[in-house]
Amino acid sequence: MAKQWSLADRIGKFFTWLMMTLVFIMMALAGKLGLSRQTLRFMTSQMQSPQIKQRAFKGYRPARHDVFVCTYAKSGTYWTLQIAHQIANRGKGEFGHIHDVVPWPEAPMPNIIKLSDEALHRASPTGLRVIKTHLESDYVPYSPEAKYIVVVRDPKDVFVSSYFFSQGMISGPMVPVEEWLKLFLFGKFQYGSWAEHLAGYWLWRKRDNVLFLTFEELKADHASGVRRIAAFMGVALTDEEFARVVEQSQFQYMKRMDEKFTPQRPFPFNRRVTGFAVMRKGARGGSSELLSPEQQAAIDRRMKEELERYGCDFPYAQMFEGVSTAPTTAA
Ligand code: PPS
Repeated sequence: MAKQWSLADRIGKFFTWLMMTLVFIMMALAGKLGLSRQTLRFMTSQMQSPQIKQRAFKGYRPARHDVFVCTYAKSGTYWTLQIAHQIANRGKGEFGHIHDVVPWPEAPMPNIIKLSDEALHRASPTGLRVIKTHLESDYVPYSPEAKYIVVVRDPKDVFVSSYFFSQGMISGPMVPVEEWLKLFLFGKFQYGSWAEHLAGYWLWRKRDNVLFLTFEELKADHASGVRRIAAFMGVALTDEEFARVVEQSQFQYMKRMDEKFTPQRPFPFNRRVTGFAVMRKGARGGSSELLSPEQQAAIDRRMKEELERYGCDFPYAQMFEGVSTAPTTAA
C-alpha cells in the first residue's frame, strides 16, 4: 500500500522540511540570542498548521496490522509506544531509535520510518506495527480494521512536563511559567487544546477497536496495563514474554535508554537533540514542582469548562481534579 505522492504533496513536504529546518536552527540559537519566545511561537504555528495536520495521513487507509497510539503530547506516548511495540515483537523489539520502527506521520523529520514502509510489520512476529500520533481525532484516519490506543494524562502534569521539555528543546531561558500557562489555558498552546483533543477521542471510546487509558491507571498498575494492552492487541504472551515487556517499559529501564526516545533533528542536522531527558520524572501528581495551588486550580477550572463547551462528559472531577502536594514515585 505504498503512498502515491503528487507534485503538490512533494512541494508541501519540501516546505514542511524547510520550516522544520528553520525551527531547529532557531532552537539551537534561541537561548543564546534571547529569542525563546519567538522560537516557541514559530514552533506553535508550524505544529498547529491545519495543512500539515491534513497532509500527515493523506490517502492512508489503516489496516489490520496497524496499532495507533493517539495522545496529546507529554501524556505517556513513548511509554505506551514502548509497551505496544514490545508486545508486537513479543518482548524482543530492538531499535536504535524508536522512530526507526514507529512511524510518526505528522512529524516532518525525514529520518522517521515511513507509514508506507511494509517491511516492519512483515517482519514482526505478530504481524503488527505501531504508529504514533498527537493529532486530534479529526485528522486521524479511522478504520474498524485497525486498533487505536488512546492515553490521557492529568493536564496539570502534562503542562509541567511540556514546560521542562520545551526548555530543553530551546536550550536556553524559557518563557515565564505564567506566560506558558496562559497559552495552555486559552487554546494557543504549542500542542493545541488539551480539552479539544480529549473530547474528540472520547467519542471513539466505545468502539471495540479503541482502548481508552489514562497515564494514571498505567502508573497505578503497570503490569495490569501491559496485560490489558496485550489482550486488546490480540497478542497472547508467554509468561516470559510478558515479564520482558513489563521490564522494558519500566521507567528506570526506559530512562537508561533515553537517547532512543529524544527528538531527532531534521536533515542535515541529523544528530539527536541532547542535554535533556524525555524520561524526566515519570510521576503522577507532581505539578506542585512548578505550579502554585491557584495555578493548578485554574487548569482544573478551565479544562472542565472547555470539556463542557465541547459537550464532552469525560469525568474530569473524578479523574484529575485537585491540587497536588507530592508526586508518586516513578515505577
Ligand atoms: S512526547 O514527547 O510528547 O511524545 O512525550 P510523552 O512520551 O507523551 O510524555 C513524556 C512523559 O512521559 C513520562 N514517561 C513515563 N512515565 C512513567 N513510566 C514510564 N515508563 C515512562 N516513560 C515516559 C516521561 O517521564 C514524561 O513525563 P515527565 O512528567 O516529564 O517526567
